Amino acid sequence: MFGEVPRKGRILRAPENFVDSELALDITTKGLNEERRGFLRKSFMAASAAIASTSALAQVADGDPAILKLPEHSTTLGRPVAANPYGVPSRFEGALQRRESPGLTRVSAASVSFTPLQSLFGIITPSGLHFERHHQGWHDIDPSQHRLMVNGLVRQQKVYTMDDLMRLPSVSRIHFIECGANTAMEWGNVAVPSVQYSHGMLSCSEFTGVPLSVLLDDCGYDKKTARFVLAEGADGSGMTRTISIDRALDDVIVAWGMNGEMLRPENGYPLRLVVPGVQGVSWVKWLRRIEVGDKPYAAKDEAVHYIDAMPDGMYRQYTSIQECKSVITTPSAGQRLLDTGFQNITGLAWSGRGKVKRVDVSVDGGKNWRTARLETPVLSKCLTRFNIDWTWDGSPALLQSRAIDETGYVQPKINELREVRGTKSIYHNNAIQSWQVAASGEVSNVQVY
Ligand SMILES: Nc1nc2c(c(=O)[nH]1)N[C@H]1C(S)=C(S)[C@@H](COP(=O)(O)O)O[C@H]1N2
Ligand SMILES: [Mo]
Repeated sequence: MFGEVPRKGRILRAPENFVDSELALDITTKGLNEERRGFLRKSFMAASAAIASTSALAQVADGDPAILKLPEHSTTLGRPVAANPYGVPSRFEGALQRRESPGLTRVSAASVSFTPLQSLFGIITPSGLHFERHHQGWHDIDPSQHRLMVNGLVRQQKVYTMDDLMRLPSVSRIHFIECGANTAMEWGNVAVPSVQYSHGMLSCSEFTGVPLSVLLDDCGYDKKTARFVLAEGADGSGMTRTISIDRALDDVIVAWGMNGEMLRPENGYPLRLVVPGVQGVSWVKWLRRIEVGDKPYAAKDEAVHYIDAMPDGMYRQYTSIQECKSVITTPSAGQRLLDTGFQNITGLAWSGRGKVKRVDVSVDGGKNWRTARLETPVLSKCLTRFNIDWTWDGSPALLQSRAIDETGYVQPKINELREVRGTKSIYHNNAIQSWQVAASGEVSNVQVY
């Protein structure tokens, strides 16, 4: 229990139940006396008058029982520590959910659930809200039975256990992952009602694992002939993707950690590939094999999915880098501005080619632009949070954000993108997003040219 306090001076030895009984007595029997209540009321009114002398806030606060009356939780003991051995969100946060778009795919095991970007802060996606995209459902794989094989053009083929991998030198890096099909439904016209569905195949986490270059060195890959690696997943879809050897040796991670804990089963537990800046499909989950080769493997799926249909009937393949893109997450479609006056416009920007250099925001559909504040840290191939002050006067407005990355690339307008890519494409829509604010305060998804 309470040991002696290891310092000089008077040492107080507390009786076994000293703290609990004292505290309980204090809050249950005394509560707030009239004098303290009066003090609270006065100081709260002074504070609210100072911040909002003209707004309705001061009048509402005066006499507000939520501040003047003691609720039950202020007069009773709370639940004990470790009542939730693994913590969960407040029961009042039940609306915060990954959501599936009904009817998007024939079976929900080969579908997608979207991250609720409109309700998140900063740049890290809570692990339980990381979007999911499976071609054939997810499994919770026993890590003691999981193996990773490295074969092909290597001096020595190897099969690693999770224990083998986790004792190698590891790195932790924060990166976004975006499905190449994010914003896909908006190529032709406005199709979805909120930023969760338009941009929610996007998440950002700290990933921990061993650099793929360490494994390739460990197996002695053939430096003269190796040009590609093929990554293969252990799920029923047997998903494979080809990655150039330059990229594989650059910043690709064979990861087991996500946001400080093991990967969640939905996101590839116990092992997945992290391919920074590249579309999600290359981030092979439940990773079981890396084969080093001298030519692309042209796996069937790679010739069909995540390629770009061009207006002339041809397709562009291996357009795998997620180009610079941004979106305002608040205010965004489906939300409503409750009042005129100050609004914080906030959103996310990212680039598969490096750091975000600047984000501009327009409230008049792109006629005038102001530069937003970027929150730190600004990291390479990572989400960057931006904010900008806005005073809404109650008239209709058109909100847009435009990101520029460190290569100088400027996020295009939807019509600029269509001029090059036509309207038959599904993948890689990184156009500027427009949200219309009506006089009622309702925000909706629109396309502006
Ligand atoms: N083995 C395997 N890996 C996979 C997939 C899959 O279905 N099976 N889906 C891919 C696709 S298309 C994307 S966008 C990302 C999604 O990762 P997430 O579910 O962790 O968000 O995983 C990729 N890796
Ligand atoms: Mo994807």
